[in-house]
Amino acid sequence: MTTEKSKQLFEEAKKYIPGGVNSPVRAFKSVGGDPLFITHGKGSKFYDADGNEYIDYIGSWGPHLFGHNPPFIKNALLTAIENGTSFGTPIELEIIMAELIVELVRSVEKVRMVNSGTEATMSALRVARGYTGREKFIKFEGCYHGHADCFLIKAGSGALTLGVPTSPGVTKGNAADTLVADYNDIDSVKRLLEANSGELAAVIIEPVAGNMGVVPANKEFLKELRKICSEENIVLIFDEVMTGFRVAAGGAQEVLNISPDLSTLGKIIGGGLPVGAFGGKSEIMDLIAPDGPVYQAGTLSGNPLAMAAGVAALSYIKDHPELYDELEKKSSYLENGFKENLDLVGKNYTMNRVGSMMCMFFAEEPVEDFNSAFKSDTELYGKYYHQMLQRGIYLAPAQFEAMFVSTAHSIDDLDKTIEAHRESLTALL
Ligand code: KE4
Repeated sequence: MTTEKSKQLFEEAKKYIPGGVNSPVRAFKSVGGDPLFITHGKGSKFYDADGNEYIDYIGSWGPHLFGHNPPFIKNALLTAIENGTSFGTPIELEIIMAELIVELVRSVEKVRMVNSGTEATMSALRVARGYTGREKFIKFEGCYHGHADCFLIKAGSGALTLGVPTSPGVTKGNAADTLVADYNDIDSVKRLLEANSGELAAVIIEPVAGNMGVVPANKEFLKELRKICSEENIVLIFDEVMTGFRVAAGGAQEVLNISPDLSTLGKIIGGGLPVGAFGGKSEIMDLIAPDGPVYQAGTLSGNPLAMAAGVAALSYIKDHPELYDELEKKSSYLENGFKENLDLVGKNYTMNRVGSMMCMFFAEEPVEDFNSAFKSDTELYGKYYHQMLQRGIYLAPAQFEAMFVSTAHSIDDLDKTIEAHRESLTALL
C-alpha cells in the first residue's frame, strides 16, 4: 500500500501551514510517520489520496455519529445551499435547532449557538463568572475543553499528546484563576474549595473524559461534585462537546441522571459542519448580550448551512432513539472482540468504553484518572497504530483519544477490525 501522494501533499502543506495541519493532533506526531490526506468518505469508510480504503474510527473526532456523508445530512445541505450561505441575520432554522437542543438535553432551558467547542466552553465560563461575580474555576487534569488560554493548563487531547499540557503563551494572570483537581478525586476538589473559599465561579468537567483516552467519571464522584456546587453556588459546567448526543440522546447527563447548571455541546450537533453551543438555566443564560451584560458574539454563529446539517442530525436522533441500542450492541461487540484478542495474546490492557466511545490503553492497570492513563506505553501504541493502519483500520493517531463507532459500521466492518486487532497485537507482542 503506497501513501506517496499523501507524503507529497504533506510536504506541500508544511510550506504554508504550521506543522502542515490545521489541528495538531492530526499530524501523527505521537505515532510517527506522515499523516494521510483523505479525499472522501462514505458510511464507515474514508479514502486517502492514494486511493487506500480505511474503516474510520475517528469520525472527524466525534461528529460522525451516522458515518460519513449520510444522505439525510447531505440532502439538507444541498437544499440549504440553494438559498445562500450566510446572512448575518436571525433565521428560523436557529429556532428549530435551539428547540431540539432544549427538548433533548434535560438541563438546557436556553442555548446560544457558536462555531466550535472552544467557543462554547470559553463562553460558558465567562457567563458563569458574570453570574457569580467570581473569577477562579476548577478543571481536571487530563480533561480538554478546547484551546482558550484558561483551559490550556494540564489539558488533555493534543496538548497532552504533544507533551505541552500547559501551553507557552498562556499568561500567569490567566493561569492563576485556573485551579486543577484530579479526575474522580473529590478530596482534591474539596482542598481547592477550602483554599479558595468564596472565589470559585465554576467547575468544568467532561462527565466522561474522552481526551486522556476514555475515562468515565465515577457516578458518586459526580453526585458529590453536584452537591458541593449547589451548596457553594458554584456553576457546574458539563463539557459535553464529545459526549453530547454520543453516549445518549440527552448526553452523559441523561445516563448519569445528574443535571449541570450549564452544558457545552459541539461535534455531533453540527453534522460535520463547524458548530458549538452552550446552554443551561435561563437565569444564567439571560445574562448574555444583548439582553444581559455578558458579551458573547460570532459572525457565523447559527450559520444557515451549519444549522441545516445540525437540525438534520438532531432530528434524526429525535426520530430514531433506537439508534443508541444499535450503537451499544455494535460497540459492545467490538469491545468483546478486542478483549478476546487480549486473552489470546495474554495481555490485560485496559479497555474503557462508554456507549460508542472506547479506548484500549497500553496499560494493564485500571485507568481512572490522568496519572493512570499517563502510564500507558505510548511508544507501543504508535507501533500498534501503524499495524492497524496497514490493515485498513484508521484509529486516533494518539493514545489519549477515543475511538468512535457509528451507525454506519457494519458487523463485517467490526469483524475485520477485530481480526486486524488480533493480527496487530500478535505481530507486536
Ligand atoms: P473544538 O474547539 O475542537 O471544536 O472543541 C474543543 C473541545 C471541547 N471539549 C471537549 C470535551 C472536546 O473533546 C473538544 C475537542 N476534542 C478534540 C478531540 N479530542 C478535537 C480534535 C482536535 O483538536 O483536532
